[in-house]
Amino acid sequence: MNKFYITTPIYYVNDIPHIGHAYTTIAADVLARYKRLKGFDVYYLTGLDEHGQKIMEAAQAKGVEVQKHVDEMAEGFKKAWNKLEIKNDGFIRTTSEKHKKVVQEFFKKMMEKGDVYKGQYEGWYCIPCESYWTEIHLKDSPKNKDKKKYVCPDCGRPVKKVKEDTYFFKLSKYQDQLLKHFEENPDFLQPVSRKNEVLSFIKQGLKDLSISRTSFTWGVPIPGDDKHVIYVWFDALINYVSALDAFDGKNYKKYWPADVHVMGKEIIRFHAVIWPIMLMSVGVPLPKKVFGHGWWTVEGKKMSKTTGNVVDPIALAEEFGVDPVRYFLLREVPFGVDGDFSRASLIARFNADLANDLGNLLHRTLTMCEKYFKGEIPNPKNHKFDDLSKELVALSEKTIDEVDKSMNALAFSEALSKIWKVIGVANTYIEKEAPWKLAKAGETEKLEAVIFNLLEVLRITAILISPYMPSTGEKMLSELKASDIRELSFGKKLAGKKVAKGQPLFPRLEK
Ligand code: ME8
Repeated sequence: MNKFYITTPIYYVNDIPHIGHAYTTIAADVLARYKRLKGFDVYYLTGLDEHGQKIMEAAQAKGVEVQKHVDEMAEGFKKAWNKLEIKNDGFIRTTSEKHKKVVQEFFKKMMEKGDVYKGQYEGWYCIPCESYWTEIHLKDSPKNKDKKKYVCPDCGRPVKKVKEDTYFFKLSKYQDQLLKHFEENPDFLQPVSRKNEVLSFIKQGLKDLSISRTSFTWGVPIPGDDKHVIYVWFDALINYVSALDAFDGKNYKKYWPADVHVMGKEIIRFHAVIWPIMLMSVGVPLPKKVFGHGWWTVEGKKMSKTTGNVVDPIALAEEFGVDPVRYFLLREVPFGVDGDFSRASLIARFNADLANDLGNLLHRTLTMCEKYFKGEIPNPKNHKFDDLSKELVALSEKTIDEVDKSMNALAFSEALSKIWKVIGVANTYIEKEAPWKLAKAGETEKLEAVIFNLLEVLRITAILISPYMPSTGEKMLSELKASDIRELSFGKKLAGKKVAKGQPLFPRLEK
């Protein structure tokens, strides 16, 4: 059986999850569910980044002991993912013993390889991003023009000067090997638009990286030198193998290397430069793909606590339903491109795509099946009796393959628009075939074919949308009496079963 290992970033527990975290977690869940549907043995990992200065300071600001703080936050994240119907196989926390053990083992292996040396770091540090910056980076950053006080080139917040004893990791040693990897694996970093930026960063020359801190203790101690805790990004990246019980656990052997690490574009550098080099150092295969998606703003503005525009995915799911939120996030913008969230666009998509296109197709079809055949699914002699029917069947069949291509390319919005094309054509098919006229004229064979085709389109649609909208997919299949008929091919006869029409899937929102 083919395996598929997919991961999200592990999120910082300084705050509760917002729509941005939900976006990545839902996207990875959609792909994981789709791959399971296609028969893959999937491992879907998500989790939490619980060490480092930022988390320690967040707990201190609340006046709570750090471990207590991270434990509480972890419960919050788990609840949120549960509510959003995330079906992850693993949930890794960096404060777990299992993780800490692997981090130390990883560190030892790099030491043994001769890739770690002791020194002193003097430079700048951004606590919100937990990242080091050199004077040159800061000077060259457009964010720092005309400013007396340096700010982080990534997040724009003030950086701090640090000077401390540290262990360095020989990133520079692997620069050429990494460039070669990029050359030999053109699909390693996606979308391609992000590749040039990373390549030019590497070609500017990689500097050895400080990988330990001594000014606080909230982290994994360096084996044999516990004045140092391991740099939080180093600690965090290792989650992708510690969760699988590296280096000789059953899951590690089965699932590593990752098929895709999914993340926001701002942390590609860590995943496409530092992480691969860490793996090269310990002699482990690299992940097959690193995908950096775009960023959401809210009503045109960057989401932030200070602006007060942080969108809570749970409140949103409670108001609109889980499936519409999952659908909207993945349909609204191509994965890889930045998007803007607004209630107005969510409501517009809800009404147009879900209530109108999908909801109506299901409702009308089931109503006609009840009216003309007492709900019994017909078994037509020739379901491709005219050009319109042939076209509808051909489009459905083609869409199954095309959706597969889009899903494999993480083109979620594209996959959905292909599915909606079929829904649109099916709605037009109803108008053109006018089953009410066929019924009146006593053209039973044609009527059977039309209703059968529509039901079959709906069955296939239900399966294809189920990774995005799990409850809707299940509800549709159950109304079609097809819960156990999951073949993705047109023509599976549901004949003789009795459909069970339910309430409309998505009643229109009047807002
Ligand atoms: O960076 N739009 O954690 P983090 C889209 N702990 N996605 C967004 C987003 C937005 N506005 N805001 C956040 C970290 N995200 C590290 C990762 S991995 C070894 C360590 C999503 O809590 C997106 O996936 O800051 C982004 O990469 C991630 O949350 C950052 O989460």
